[in-house]
Amino acid sequence: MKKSIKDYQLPQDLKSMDERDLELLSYEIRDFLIEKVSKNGGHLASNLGVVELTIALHRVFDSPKDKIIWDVGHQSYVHKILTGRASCFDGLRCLNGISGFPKREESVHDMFDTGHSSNSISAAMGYAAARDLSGEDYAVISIIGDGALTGGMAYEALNNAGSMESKMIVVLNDNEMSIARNTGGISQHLSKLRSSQTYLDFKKQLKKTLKGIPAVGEGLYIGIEHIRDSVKYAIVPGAIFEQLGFKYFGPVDGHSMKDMIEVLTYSKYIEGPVLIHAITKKGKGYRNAENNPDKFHGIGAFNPTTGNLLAEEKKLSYSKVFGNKLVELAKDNPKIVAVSAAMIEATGLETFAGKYPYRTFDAGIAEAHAVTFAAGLAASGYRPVVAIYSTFLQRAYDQILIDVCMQNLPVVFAVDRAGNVGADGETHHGVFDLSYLSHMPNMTVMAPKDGKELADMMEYALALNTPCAIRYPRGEIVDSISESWDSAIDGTSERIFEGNDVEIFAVGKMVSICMETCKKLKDKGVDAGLLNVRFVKPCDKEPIISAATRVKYLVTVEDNVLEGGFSSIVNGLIAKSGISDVKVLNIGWPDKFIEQGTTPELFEKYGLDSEHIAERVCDFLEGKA
Ligand SMILES: Cc1ncc(C[n+]2csc(CCOP(=O)(O)OP(=O)(O)O)c2C)c(N)n1
Repeated sequence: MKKSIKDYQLPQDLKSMDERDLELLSYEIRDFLIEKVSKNGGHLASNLGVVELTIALHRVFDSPKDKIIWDVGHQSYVHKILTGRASCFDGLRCLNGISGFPKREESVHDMFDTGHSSNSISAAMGYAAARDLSGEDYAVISIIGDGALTGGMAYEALNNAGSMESKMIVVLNDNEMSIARNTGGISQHLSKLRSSQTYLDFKKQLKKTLKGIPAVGEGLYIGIEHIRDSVKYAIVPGAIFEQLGFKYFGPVDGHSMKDMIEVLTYSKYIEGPVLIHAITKKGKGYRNAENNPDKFHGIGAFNPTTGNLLAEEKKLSYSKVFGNKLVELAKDNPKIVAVSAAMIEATGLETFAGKYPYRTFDAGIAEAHAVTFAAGLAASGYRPVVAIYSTFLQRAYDQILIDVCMQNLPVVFAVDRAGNVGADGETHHGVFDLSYLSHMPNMTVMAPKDGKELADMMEYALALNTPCAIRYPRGEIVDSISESWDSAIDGTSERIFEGNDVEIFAVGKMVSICMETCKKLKDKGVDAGLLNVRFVKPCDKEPIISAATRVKYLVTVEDNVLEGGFSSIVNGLIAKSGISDVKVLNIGWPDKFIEQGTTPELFEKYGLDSEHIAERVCDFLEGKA
């Protein structure tokens, strides 16, 4: 009877399976991935591309004794299947389910929590140094994609690893794709390496020389060293990894289980850092994903036969509104340029890039570089708009502060996916930006309550001649709340409701939620006022101070951590004002990393939906909160 994934003791059984069974397992894993990811969504194409590579890793190495570290970690599903978690896949990326990224608390096989790219070589080096210091003996392997290899940290680590000479293996999973087609000089270098025959020639020579040498041990080691050294420069002159102190093996067919097992086995016996260049195809084995690897990079629930999304977007997303408005503004202002960090489509810049290819710059997964690059453009008279997700912009904190704000340069930051983002979980929630941006001198920080306000804020931002950030949430826009109102963006907040019992100050997305809250409060006999904050920095102080003198209870509501967020600004303002008979309730994310789940689930769990906010306000008025 045919065995299924669940019948195996994995990863132990991999050691004794023959080549045919390993191949059959790879087919089964692909079917399993397609079926499971089609239900809850996830990173499908990247995982389909690493099936053989991951099986080979677990066949050759002994996890968790040997340490396998995934870069970004979005491609760790196969690793999870092979380390006893296949039965948990119905809860993939769900509240209380398994994560879509490695999590140390989830399994002893997950060595490092990841989600942000380009750090796996650094983490692996740390593991290798710890091993050497404590005189232990295990392998350390980092698996990094060619996309993640565009991130600066990866080069800092390669540079450092080459000189540290500690034994470690880097598997470069080269599928020529980041989320979209990869860009940059290193990508071109990899392309040259891909077309070389190094590894094949190496294998031919190896076979000839190994005749009569025992299967493992000193003899094999010397044999490999000798052959590798004799072929490397002849075939790939100047392979950058060699120059940095790595021993380069490649290119290897990452879908050939046999070749991957072979090269990983050899690499075990090499002293110092080794880099294996594996060539894979993103989406391998599933035609829909092979043909549209970017769509299937991170996808929602879909029909596995057609590949169509189950829930097509009905309304525009904030990212689309941003992209459309930028196209409109750029028509009359040739100085407007767009900067992205490997996320052109995801941040809504696709139309702009199609229309203005020479005014669009994709820096690669290199947020820090992208920001300073934009600072240079701004210093030269251009009006760069940098579109980056809130969570990834954290990588560029110092560049925003020193290279942009200190010089008061007019860079506009389109801070996408601000607030809670749902299923990607801890590493991806954009709940820190109000805290890390609003203490920067010269910076203006805005948050729109709906799509129209986002477009209006972009006009305002580009009219400013100073640094400016607009933070907006993931997903579809809410219906325009104040289409008919005079809602000019002019540095002030916006009155939504008047009220005498309590005044609520809501930031961005929380405005529409708090409108619901106010209705619920009215039903409970509470007369609540509501202000759309709009400007978190510089904050419009007058309505806050005036409310503090008018009503006894103030409430701040934001989709950001409370520490250092809008609440801190209001608390500071009230403390300084000397008004003592006012109480303030702060509602936002607590001082912890928020888990995965759908956004509505998490809003409910943490008391941020309209119902819970209304309850919390009532408790507050009754002196219970
Ligand atoms: C610092 C940071 N910026 C952006 C991202 C978003 N992101 C996730 S995966 C990815 C592309 C990774 O490409 P690659 O490493 O080649 O892996 P592949 O999916 O192609 O296997 C990007 C840009 C991220 N995770 N971290």
